[in-house]
Amino acid sequence: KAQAQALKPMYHITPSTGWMNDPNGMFQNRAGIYHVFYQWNPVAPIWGSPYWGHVISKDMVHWERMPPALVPDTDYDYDGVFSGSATLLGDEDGTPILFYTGVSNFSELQYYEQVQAIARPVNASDPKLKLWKKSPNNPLISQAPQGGTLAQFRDPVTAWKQDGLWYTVIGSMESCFGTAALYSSPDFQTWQPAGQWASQASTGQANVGECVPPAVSQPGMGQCDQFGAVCHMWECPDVFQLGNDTWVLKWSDQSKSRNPYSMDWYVLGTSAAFLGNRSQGNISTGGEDIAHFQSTLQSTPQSVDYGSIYASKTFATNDGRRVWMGWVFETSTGCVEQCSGGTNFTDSLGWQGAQTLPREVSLDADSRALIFNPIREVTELRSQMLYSNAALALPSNGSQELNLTQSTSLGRQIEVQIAFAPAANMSQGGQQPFSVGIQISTGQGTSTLITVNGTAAATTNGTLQIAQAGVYVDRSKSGAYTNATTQGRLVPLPASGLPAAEVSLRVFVDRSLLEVFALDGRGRVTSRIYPMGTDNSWGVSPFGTFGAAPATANVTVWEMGPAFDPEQAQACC
Ligand code: DQQ
Repeated sequence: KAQAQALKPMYHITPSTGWMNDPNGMFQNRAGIYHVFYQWNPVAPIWGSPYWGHVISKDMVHWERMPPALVPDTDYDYDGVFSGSATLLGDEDGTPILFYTGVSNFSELQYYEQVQAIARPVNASDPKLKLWKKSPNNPLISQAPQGGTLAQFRDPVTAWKQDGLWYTVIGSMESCFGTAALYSSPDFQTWQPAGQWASQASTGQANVGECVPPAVSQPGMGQCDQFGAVCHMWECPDVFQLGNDTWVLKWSDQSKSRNPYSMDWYVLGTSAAFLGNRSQGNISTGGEDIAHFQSTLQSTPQSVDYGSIYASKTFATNDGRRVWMGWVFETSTGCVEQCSGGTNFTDSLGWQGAQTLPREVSLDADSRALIFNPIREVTELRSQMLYSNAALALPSNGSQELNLTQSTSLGRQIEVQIAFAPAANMSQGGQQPFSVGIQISTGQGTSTLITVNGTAAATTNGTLQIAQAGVYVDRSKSGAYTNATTQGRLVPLPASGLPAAEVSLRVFVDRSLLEVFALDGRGRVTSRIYPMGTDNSWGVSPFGTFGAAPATANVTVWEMGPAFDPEQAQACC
């Protein structure tokens, strides 16, 4: 068990015990308190009959655990309180409404019957909003969209008001395609289908080839691929506006054919693309919407993160930021201790899952891509500086181990902020290959290689014009119980290239969880490593070259403090 604790992330949101998956219902209330809920199985470190776990914070980086907000205790959600979101009603006190999917009847139907329900605070003036009560009118939505099924109908997004009507989008599967189904309501009580917000077909991600009549038909799936939810369901959609006329649609798609890079996707569209002719209040449904959306769609689906996150979503803060969080799932292999019931290593840990650090979302208009960076409050987690050098000369081949100050976390909970620049003599003219990065050593000969590489040209004033760049996490030497695949891919850059004074890399190591941000958040990889070494010889070794020239590094390393108050971390609930 000591090993299990040594791997449990310390400055990320984790479950007190049991299994954690999707982040749910995040919001900041008028009093300024942040609320994060999450799918939680308190009974065992495996998915099942989820509750809504609940943590609160004043700064989004130090958290306090609350009692579970929603538990499976009604005739429409006794099989589980699935994912959903929060909507702050525009009324005087901004009452938060939790909008979630209740599931039931699994043993009778062999699939989860999925309906949408809401809950309100028991005491809206309690800033901690400890207790919640479900509406007596639940379920509010129990009619699947046209061509859809209650077997694949979940995860309502934060509702928004448009021309006097409330709108929400619900993850669905219509005629075998993953879709974001639009629903509308005059009063947040009675809801009706309002057409398709978007679908795999309209985003060009149709995996029609996978949608074949099932070898064995699965109840509730109609004539779709027997994997149904795996191949076609759009889980955990998210819809939000960014900037003056850019709407973002995000969805989670477990389809195997695409997940080498990511399973959380987004597309950007103008209000015209998404709102179509709805803005006149008349709801069009079906084909013409898809065509309209497709014709005005301004981007092809892109990855939210190239690593091991899923079911991510965003919320708006009172100071106008759009903040994103994602579920970081376990990816270990093998079984190191007597596995408690489960068949793999992570079952033996007694806990499962974490959330990423909150990330602020911004739009790069040039590359029509989203940029994600850790929120500025993350610096509040820094407990002591372990190393700093403004211009470390790196060897022209190999890496340079940093001489870190002794740390209480033994280097297992650190942040590395580093900016690489070519040494003075990077030759002019023409694209040159560059490769920079750090090696994280995790004891007993294990290590993980984090690299940003691509091509760049040196300009006359010594800056770079980066034509191509990718960010990669190589886990081939990360240890016996680590999935050894390399995660990462090319990073969206402006078509004319990215002018840059340096190549930035920011890495958060939290025991078994890595969050990597390259080129100021243009590339993200979230990864898991499972170093089993008991010796504590962890180390950070930067390396890098630009063409034939070595690199210099402006590097700082901090030790990071806990997300939960230590004695509270294992507290009840
Ligand atoms: N997990 C939840 C569902 C959602 C899925 C159930 C995504 O609501 O679709 O725990 O990970």
